[in-house]
Amino acid sequence: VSDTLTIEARPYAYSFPRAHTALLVIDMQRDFLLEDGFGEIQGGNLSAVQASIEPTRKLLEACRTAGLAIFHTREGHLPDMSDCPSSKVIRQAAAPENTQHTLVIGDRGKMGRLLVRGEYGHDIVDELKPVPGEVVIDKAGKGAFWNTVLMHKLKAHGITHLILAGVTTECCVTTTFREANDRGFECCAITEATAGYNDAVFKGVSLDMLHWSKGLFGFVATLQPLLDVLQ
Ligand code: TIU
Repeated sequence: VSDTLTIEARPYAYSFPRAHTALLVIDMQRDFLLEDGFGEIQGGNLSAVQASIEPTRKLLEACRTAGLAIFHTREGHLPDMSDCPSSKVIRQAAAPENTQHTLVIGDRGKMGRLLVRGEYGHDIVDELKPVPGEVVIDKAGKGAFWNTVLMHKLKAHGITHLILAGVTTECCVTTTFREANDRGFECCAITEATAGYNDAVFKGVSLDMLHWSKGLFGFVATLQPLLDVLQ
């Protein structure tokens, strides 16, 4: 199918060729979304991130039905932690406002070792579980392009356009969006399908920065117009 779809977006309409567009779902892992996960242990408020699961599920279903390529990412580290910079562990443990930090990356929590590959908490929540044929990219950083095969896999699928969802808006979603923009991908984030740990302060400005100045990094759209065109 070679059709191009267009949706209302900021700063102006976003057009994407169905056959060359992928949905990229960032880090919808138990460790970021569920009680006793890494995010909550870090002091994150789970209400907004949990509310993003259902819109993301609707988006994922619509993209699957429409035949878009589907990519998922997971943030995490090798069991020996050799891919985890000490700075990442130290800053988290030392944050003075987070004195409740008794556990850091690699320590054992109730869902297994925090942000360690292969552990229960590291995997994607049941509602958004990848199906065969979808690509799962494991990454050690916030951005999904750094030190991963994501770009090569996107090229192999002929992808030029990315629809982004996932958590957290202020962290891994916007980092990945900016990395993708630098690599020439035309990106659009979906408002209801992304959330973070301090949405009252961060979400609006994080998304505004993406499309500010006539689309400095790309586009931001709401979910319904996309669901409508994907039908
Ligand atoms: N996926 C993602 O955003 N990872 C984080 O570490 N997020 C925080 O907000 N800490």
